[in-house]
Amino acid sequence: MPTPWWRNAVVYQVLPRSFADASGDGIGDLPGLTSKLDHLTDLGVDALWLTPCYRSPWTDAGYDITDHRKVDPALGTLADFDRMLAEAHARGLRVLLDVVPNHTSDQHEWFRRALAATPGSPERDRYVFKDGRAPDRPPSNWESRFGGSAWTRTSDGQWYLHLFAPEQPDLNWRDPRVREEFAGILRFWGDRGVDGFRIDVAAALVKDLREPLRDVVGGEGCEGLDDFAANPDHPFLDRPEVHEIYREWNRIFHEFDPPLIGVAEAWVRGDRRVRYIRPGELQQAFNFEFLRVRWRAADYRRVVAESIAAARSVGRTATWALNNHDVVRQVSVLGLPRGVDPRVWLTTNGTDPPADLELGTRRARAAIMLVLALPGSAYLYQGEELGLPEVADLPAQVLGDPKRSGKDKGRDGCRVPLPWTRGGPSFGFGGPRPWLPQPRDWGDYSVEAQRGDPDSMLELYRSALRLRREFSGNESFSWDDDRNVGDVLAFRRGEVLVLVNTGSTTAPLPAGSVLLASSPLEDGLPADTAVWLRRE
Ligand code: TEU
Repeated sequence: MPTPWWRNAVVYQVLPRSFADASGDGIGDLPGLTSKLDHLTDLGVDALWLTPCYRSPWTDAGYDITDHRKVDPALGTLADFDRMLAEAHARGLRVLLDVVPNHTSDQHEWFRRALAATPGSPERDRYVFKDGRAPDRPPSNWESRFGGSAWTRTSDGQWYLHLFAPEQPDLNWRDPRVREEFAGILRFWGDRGVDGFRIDVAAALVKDLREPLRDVVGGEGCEGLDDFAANPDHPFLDRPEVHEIYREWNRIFHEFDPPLIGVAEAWVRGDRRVRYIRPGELQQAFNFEFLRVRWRAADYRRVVAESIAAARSVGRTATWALNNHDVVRQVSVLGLPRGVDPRVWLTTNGTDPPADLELGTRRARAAIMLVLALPGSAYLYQGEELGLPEVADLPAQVLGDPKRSGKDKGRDGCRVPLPWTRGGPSFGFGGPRPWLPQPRDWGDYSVEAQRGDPDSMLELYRSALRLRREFSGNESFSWDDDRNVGDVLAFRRGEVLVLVNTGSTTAPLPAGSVLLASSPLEDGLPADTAVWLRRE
């Protein structure tokens, strides 16, 4: 049987609002994406994952949906979507959509009807409405991932659950109408021709709603996603019943030929994560471990070993990511001193301490060569191929992310519209005023400025992706025990020997022809550098 396309794919995440703006209104759109698809084929990726483009009041970057079967008018129409899909397929690019089953927008027809209906009504049962412990006390201590209580009181005194913003009420997955609705949504987009789905907040759909509701021990909300020690039977995260949903979805995926795929966004640790990709369930699960470690060979070694072993234990491949639309961009993170929390750093507008972007870029170049040499799928986030740093100094008045508080500046800084050209209004993004302002030096990061410059981040990505095609089908991986010590990470992929030096001194470089190096090599492998060698 041929290897399914996704096992070792490179998937490029598109945030449509910030990718390219064809209408010129400052908001990226689907025609804009279509017009720039050649950038993705030129880069050499296999697929794109489109974050939500559905009808939405856009409180949480489109993760608050009012109609899962329509395109948001700011982004285009269904016809624009079909054109984008056809153009992507014509170029051999697969397309994954985001499906958001944990919650809807509070403007969704279902929620409006639920609010208008009485407590205990079937309308309310599609969501999670409960009486408080007292008139002014919520039903439990569950906290929203965006801060504060996960419960909001309605005008008749009942409370509704939202693990994210109050504008994102949680659905009740014990209600068969919710299951049917999502089965319909998957088939709707499957019939249009998409290749699969990224599943938002995949671990949290089923809640234990038996009364009285149980508090989370330690008072943690979603922040404690991987702290199951205090909550072995967590009331709303990673409950066993959630897997029945994915077994059903997998049956739906197999109504299509070739079958669709599902990628779980589940912020849970390895041994729990692999349960989502057991045979009969989903195909892949995001692996966020590289986002938790910071430039130390020993940590990367542990993450690589554990992730590969976990995926293999269920016959799947691992996934890898250095960036996404929820986290501070890696170029900035890797330029911060160890011990500085990037989110805390952001609250200083990136001034305390300043990020060393030269160092961060050098390390990010090495890091992507590590990622692209590993077996399994790599998920890239738009702009990382340009080496974009976090825009840490966005002024307060332009920030829109609901995940914001005195302690958290939010996620806007990694979502600034892309620069395509050296100059011009919005550096080729589209109209004169993008929805988030671009820094003045953005033109230096543009595709135009980097294309053809052998030292640029873009050309490094292109070269790495081209070379990767030669070995990506071969899933073999083995550590090079002699060299894989201290600050040097060393392993073999087929004929290729991969070395990454996270230390501060030059390491020995074995004989072999250099396929690619993240920085110029000296008489050895310099600090903060990766190399791919072919042994002679
Ligand atoms: O994120 C799920 C999630 O748990 C996030 O809160 C994540 O932990 C956090 O952003 C890390 O800083 C998904 C989407 O990726 C995110 O953009 C949405 O806001 C969220 O779901 C709600 O739909």
